[in-house]
Amino acid sequence: MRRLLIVSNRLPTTVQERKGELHLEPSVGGLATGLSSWYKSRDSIWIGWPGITGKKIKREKDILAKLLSENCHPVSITQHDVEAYYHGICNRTIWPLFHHFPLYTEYSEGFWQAYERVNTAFANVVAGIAKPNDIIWIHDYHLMLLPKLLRERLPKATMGFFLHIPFPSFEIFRLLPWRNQILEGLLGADLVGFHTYDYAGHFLDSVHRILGYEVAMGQVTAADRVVRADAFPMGINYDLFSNAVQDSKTHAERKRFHKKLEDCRVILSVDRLDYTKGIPQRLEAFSAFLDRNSKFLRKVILVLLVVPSRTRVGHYIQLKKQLDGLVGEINGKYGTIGWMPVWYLYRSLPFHSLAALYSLADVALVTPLRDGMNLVAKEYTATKMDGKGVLILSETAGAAQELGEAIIINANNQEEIVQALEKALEMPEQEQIERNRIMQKRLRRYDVVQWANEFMDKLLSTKKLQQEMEEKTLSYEMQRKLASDFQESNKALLLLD
Ligand code: ADQ
Repeated sequence: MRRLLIVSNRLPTTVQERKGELHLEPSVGGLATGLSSWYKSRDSIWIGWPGITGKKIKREKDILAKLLSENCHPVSITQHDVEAYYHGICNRTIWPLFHHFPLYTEYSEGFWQAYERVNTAFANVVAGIAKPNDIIWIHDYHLMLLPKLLRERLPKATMGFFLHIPFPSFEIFRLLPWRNQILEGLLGADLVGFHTYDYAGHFLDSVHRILGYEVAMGQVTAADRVVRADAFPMGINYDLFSNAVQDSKTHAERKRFHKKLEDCRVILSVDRLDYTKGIPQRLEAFSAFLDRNSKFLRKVILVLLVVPSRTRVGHYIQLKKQLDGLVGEINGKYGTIGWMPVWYLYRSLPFHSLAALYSLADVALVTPLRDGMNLVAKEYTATKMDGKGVLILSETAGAAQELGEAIIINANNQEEIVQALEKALEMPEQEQIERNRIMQKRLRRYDVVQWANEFMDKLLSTKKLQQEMEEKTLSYEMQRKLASDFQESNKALLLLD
């Protein structure tokens, strides 16, 4: 099997600094959790930023040795570049724009220069490690220049790129001052993958309209190569979530929660704190639901689990304040002694606590305004061993294209969310089971390993196609030689295939 180099902004293991000491901890998030067992089962190396600056990690030789023993190769980023690259262009420019929030988008030449510098730093590390037969798989919006930078150094490399967030429509994407560089950067890969066909279509549209390359049937004919773009909806580690339900730790957690929840029905909301996730709109819809459904007062609880995220960016700080206010308002307005309609947890939860909440929740309310995929919707469905539970899912989450049996809503339509909650809480058990069984079958079949394997197969077939086309296409030198031979000959027989 060929060696695999996975390249992403963060390593699957993060270096945390606590009380002046460095510790290694598993990174959270779908990519790291989902792919960790798959990548360990192959001959692979993960290259990424370990979460602290290069100077500190070089000082701590043990930590560096431990990372390397886990096949994790760190990329050094200076403190200045962490600001302008990660907290700057990644979180304040690309993230909002690609999620269709142009008014939140900041354009700064300084950010852009840091993006170029950091992508070049990644290229230096990867090019230093890569061998001719390796497969390179680059992930996400932090590294969109990397495929081209690597192609310049490793022209023959087999290289794929996967974007975990939406690719916006042309009208939004064209707002970016560095749109050409981003597109050219991505086209350095052989295969560019997205969660949905819509995102792949948007990318191809922009490639055609901005760069003028010929695009047909998911294929771009760039200056001298063919590049493919396609949809690969990311799956989850299905067995991890479905098996967790039987685990004794999950049982214990569920018992603990049940005791506190008493006989209340549970609506669950789980996200990172992010304005794209539509959390205030969700709370307002829950409030409207309580207003209209007095029979559910003291009978239902919204468990609002919010993971702190990007806590230094202005829009996130404002959002946190807004959520605190809304939760207080709802609990103040409807709560009674002994019943709090919203349980608000602002923290990351250990895996078994999260699995316990998923498995006991009657309803999962997943209403992002825009989301590349949304793994929470899939994880919730995977834990429903008895088939009971209802998923309410926003149509602007990539996951909605696969989970059509959920109650699909428009996250900006409060009335629709209220009706969806009413429907979910009244849905007959048989219907819940039927809907969940269909979705579970799909999620089990197309899990994260299948997703990764399918991406790899397509990447290798793209490489093969390129080679076949190279053999069929005459090089410039060959064309010149043929033309001069033809002119010099008295008689010629042309056989054209
Ligand atoms: P995210 O925006 O982070 O991911 P999501 O896909 O929902 O969104 O993944 C969140 C992950 O964090 C899930 O695996 C979930 O289990 C975990 N999580 C959430 N709340 C938690 C909590 N309180 N405690 C512990 N863990 C928690 C980005 C894109 C998505 C895309 C993924 C994968 O924005 O659209 O689905 O990448 O491609």
